[in-house]
Amino acid sequence: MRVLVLGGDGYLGWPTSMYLSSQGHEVAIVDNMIKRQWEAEVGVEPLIPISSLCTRIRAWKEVSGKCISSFACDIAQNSHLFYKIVGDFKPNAVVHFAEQPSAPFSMISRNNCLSTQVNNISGTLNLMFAIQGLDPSIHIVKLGTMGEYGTPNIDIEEGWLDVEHNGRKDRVLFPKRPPSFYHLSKVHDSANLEFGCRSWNLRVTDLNQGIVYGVNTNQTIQDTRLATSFHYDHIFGTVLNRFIVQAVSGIPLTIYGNGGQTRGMLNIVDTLRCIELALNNPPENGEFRVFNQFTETFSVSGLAQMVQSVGRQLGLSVEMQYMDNFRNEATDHYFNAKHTKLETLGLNPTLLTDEVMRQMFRTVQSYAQNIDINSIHPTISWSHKRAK
Ligand code: USQ
Repeated sequence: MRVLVLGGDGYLGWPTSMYLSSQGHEVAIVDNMIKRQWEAEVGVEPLIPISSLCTRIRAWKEVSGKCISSFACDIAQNSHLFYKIVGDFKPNAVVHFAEQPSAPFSMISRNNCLSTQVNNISGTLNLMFAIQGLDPSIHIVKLGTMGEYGTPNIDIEEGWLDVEHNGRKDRVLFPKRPPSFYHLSKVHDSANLEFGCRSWNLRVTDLNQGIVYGVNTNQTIQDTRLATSFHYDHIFGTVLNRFIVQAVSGIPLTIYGNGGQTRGMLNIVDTLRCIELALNNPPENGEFRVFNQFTETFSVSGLAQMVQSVGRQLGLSVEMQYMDNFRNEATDHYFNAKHTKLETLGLNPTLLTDEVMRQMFRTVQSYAQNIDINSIHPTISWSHKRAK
């Protein structure tokens, strides 16, 4: 299959590109390297120094004998170039990661909110227009987020909800109540994509992904130049990745609020497999298909306890710090989200065992000298009054 990976330089895009290439697919990456610019803007860096995309692609060729091609293009700003790339490469499918991925980043200021939503929504619209114009049978695999749903007081279905109201029945997109401007950008994307399926006969898989954790995949470990962009800072780092780095650096685990927030999570290696399953089993033309992409559910305080227990087994002194929550989110809430569709297609989940965590500890410990402890403490408030 010919697969175009948008955002192929990022934490998930790069490992996905290598994984699909290792499985015999012809892969091309589109990226404008803006994540590296955002990192510089907020003064943070990934734990493992990341080579340029050209170096990574060369290293992948040396290690695997396989070619990945790449195109520098801002899909949100340069629709003409993007149209040409899709027209020339003629993909069977496009995997779309090319979005600003951080909720705290989107909440820093008015500018950050706007740049997140303009970047994310325009990029997805440009993708939809390119595919509608060139070949609507190209399958769009879009990275959405479980955060689109928020934490409703009812069971979360996979994308759609059957409702009966005043004696009549219909099937509607599941109601959304997201917790940040970033998560909202994904809600808007989903609404646009569903409209594209209805009006232009596009075929789309929206992967409502939970929180991803992990440093390594079978491909990244083959050469240090193939490492992925693992963040632990308060802006781009996600909760479990942060806790492990905090445990290694002797910083008490930063639990926001009482830690009752409960989320769906998955290992980075399962992200790759889920994308492959979506690609190998495309929806019909005109179908907007939603998968809830996570494998297990944890509360934040439950995760902290697991990290503390494994850290202590490794001889580390791991403490916890319950702190004021700068986010506006429920901390005691119902959470029961369905996630059966990917497992029905063949996903065999990689669960969060002590051994999986020990491997993460070992990798983080080997790069411990790179940890910038000043980037860990959260400073972004959801209720700021600044207007920039
Ligand atoms: N949290 C802490 N301490 C920390 C970091 C986070 O208690 O040091 C809490 C947060 O308050 C939140 C939960 O952990 O309740 C998750 O926070 P997060 O920063 O790990 O994840 P989030 O902001 O929701 O976003 C991340 C990714 C995003 C993806 C999303 C999936 O950055 O790209 O879409 O996870 S989900 O959470 O299912 O929406």
